[in-house]
Amino acid sequence: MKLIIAVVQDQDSNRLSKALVDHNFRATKLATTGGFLKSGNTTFMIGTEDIRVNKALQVIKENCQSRDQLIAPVSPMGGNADSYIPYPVEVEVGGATVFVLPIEEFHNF
Ligand code: 2BA
Repeated sequence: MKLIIAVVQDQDSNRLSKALVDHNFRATKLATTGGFLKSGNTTFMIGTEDIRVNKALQVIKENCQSRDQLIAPVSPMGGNADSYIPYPVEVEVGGATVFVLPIEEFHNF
């Protein structure tokens, strides 16, 4: 068994949730925050049999799209000067950042 952890953009989260249910995957959604953009994203935890991992990855890929996002300059007065960015920066946020972990035990009491 494997645990798939997928960080996706909030805009894709409802579509991905529905697609996972349609393909009979069980998932838990967590509201998370990206360390770099410090804006909201959604993390899915999907436990599944090894044999279904590729199908789950395909469903994730098909339902999440990458987008360019602009980071506005952040005033150093507002907080930590270490994170001060003096000019707008455009970054491409991926459709999904995915980790696949082995599961030692699974219980559903
Ligand atoms: P954020 O950390 O908010 O990052 C958003 C996007 O900003 C990233 O997209 C990347 O294009 C850019 N970025 C991140 N860190 C950067 C840096 N130090 N310098 C320059 N650009 C940087 P993605 O790579 O597609 O990541 C999307 C989200 O997935 C991330 O949001 C974070 O929440 C998660 N993520 C990505 N890589 C991860 C990792 N190795 N471990 C844990 N979470 C990760």
